Amino acid sequence: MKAEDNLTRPIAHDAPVATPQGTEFWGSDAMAAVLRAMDIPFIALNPGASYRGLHDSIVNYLGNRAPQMLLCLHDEHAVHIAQGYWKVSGRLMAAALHSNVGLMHAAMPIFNCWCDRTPVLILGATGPWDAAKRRPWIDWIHTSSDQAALVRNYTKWDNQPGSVAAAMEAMVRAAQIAQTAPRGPVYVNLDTTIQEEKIGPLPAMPDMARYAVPPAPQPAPELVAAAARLLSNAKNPVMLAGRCSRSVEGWNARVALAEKLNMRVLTHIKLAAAFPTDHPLHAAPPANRLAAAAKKAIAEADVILSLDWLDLAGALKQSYGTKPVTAKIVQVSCDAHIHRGWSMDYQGLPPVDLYLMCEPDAAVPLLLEAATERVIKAPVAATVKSPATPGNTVTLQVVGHALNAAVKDIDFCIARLPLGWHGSYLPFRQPLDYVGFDGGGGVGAGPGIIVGAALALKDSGRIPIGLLGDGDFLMGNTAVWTATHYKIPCLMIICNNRSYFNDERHQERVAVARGRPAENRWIGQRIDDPDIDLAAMARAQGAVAIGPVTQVADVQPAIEKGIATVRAGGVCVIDMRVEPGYDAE
Ligand SMILES: Cc1ncc(C[n+]2csc(CCOP(=O)(O)OP(=O)(O)O)c2C)c(N)n1
Ligand SMILES: [Mg+2]
Repeated sequence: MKAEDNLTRPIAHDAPVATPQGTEFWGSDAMAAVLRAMDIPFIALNPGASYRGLHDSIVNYLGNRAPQMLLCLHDEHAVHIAQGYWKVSGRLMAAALHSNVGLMHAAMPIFNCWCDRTPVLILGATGPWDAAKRRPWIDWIHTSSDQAALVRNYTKWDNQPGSVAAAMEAMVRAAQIAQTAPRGPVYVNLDTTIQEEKIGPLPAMPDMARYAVPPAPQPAPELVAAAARLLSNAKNPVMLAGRCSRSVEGWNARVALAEKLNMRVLTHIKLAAAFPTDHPLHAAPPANRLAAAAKKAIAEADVILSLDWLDLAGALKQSYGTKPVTAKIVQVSCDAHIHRGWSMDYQGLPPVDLYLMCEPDAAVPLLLEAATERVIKAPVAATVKSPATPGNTVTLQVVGHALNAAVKDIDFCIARLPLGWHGSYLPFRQPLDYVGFDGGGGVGAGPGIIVGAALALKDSGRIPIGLLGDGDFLMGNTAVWTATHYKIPCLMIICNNRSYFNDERHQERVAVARGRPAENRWIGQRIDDPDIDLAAMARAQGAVAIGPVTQVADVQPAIEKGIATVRAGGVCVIDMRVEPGYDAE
């Protein structure tokens, strides 16, 4: 949806009474006008006096359209909603955070966006920076010098502009930087005095065509030719389809390249769908750890084409062990442009023989053109053993298979998966079938990301579905209210094992390693006694709630009812009681 569409066709919203469009303007009116000029459709927020000027401008100057406010019950949700929205639509959204405290609350989702290479325009506020203008107490505690330092290590750019004109430029620059690959969140901190100062006529808006994101850099032709030669002459090439775009053309080009070169392909469960996982060339279902078949495919390869794989050095290490890496490596990635010192979220340093420093979408069509057909047959993908047949208890696998059956004939988008998921449960066949993880491993991201993805899918016919842990839901569950309030249909399936089960497994490992009783692993981990009525938490926020679902026979009907609810425009949350346990690979 474009911001202009939002002017004429707003989603359910809090409509302001018409305000007379006067001839007087304030600093924040210019800032709000820039948001509209930049085509920002929504601004998710939790309110705060530090940006009451901007808040007023969005409501009373813009009429709460383009951008439209999305009220969130936690600052975290504001950023996660913007993250989920970009993951689906590729469109920049804004989030507004109140002074230092809102920013502190949102530090984790900003880190998630950073690791996920997701652009979000984060507007913060502070001040009055001029201490003589501060109200007693509150303005003093909520003003920090160098506020952006809280998030500087995991944002691409930040600024605290000193005038209205500088604020306008900062917002435009921030949006441009955020959306230029490698992408990431940006932070613009607006002083209350500047927001609330009366200005003369509204300044001229920037001509956004002149501040557009630059075209993606193309790889050097000689590197493309060399890579194509290497791949075409390989005995057993493997493609690692990592961080790729949602574009259908990009998807088709990857499939065509794999087929032309007869090369096996791996995808990553932490990243959005990049290749059909039920294609005969797809070597192993993606799972939280590299499957044995995936490691084997990598170890057997003589040429590896990494399309911005999330952890190339780690994948090589897991596959080769201590042996030297003998495969030739073609790396297609511009990610190193933002590798910095504070966080090594970019993982180990991989050996690379040909380095195409660009995005996969720029390189793949050129490689496809330059490659010659490889006639040698790729080894047939190992038949995936379906994890053990389900018994009469509800497991993640039972949920996976029921979901697979329930979405067989519909377009869906999986906006979240629980930690124990196995890629064999549900094939991804289109770019939007799966949008990947949160990036930074911050629990509590699930509900917000699902709502953001659902916002981008509203009226598209594609059903947004998120499967999430109970721990994840409990931390982020009040994002459900934003979905119900703004009528953003989505289905959340809580895979409720009543535990921080991932960490129970850690306690078990430590106990076993130390020869101590592993049966104590549940202590300080299990979310039980009292048992939490998650359906009631969803119902309390206006969602249709199903469950607890405890019987295998009820799983698929519950999911089908959930999908029907979403089709009818509702928000549905299912409390699916799953047995603790993960499929190994
Ligand atoms: C903000 C945050 N706190 C704690 C953790 C540590 N942690 C990782 S996984 C996990 C358990 C999540 O529980 P749940 O969502 O129920 O999934 P389960 O482990 O039960 O499959 C925890 C606590 C984290 N990653 N992020
Ligand atoms: Mg759990």
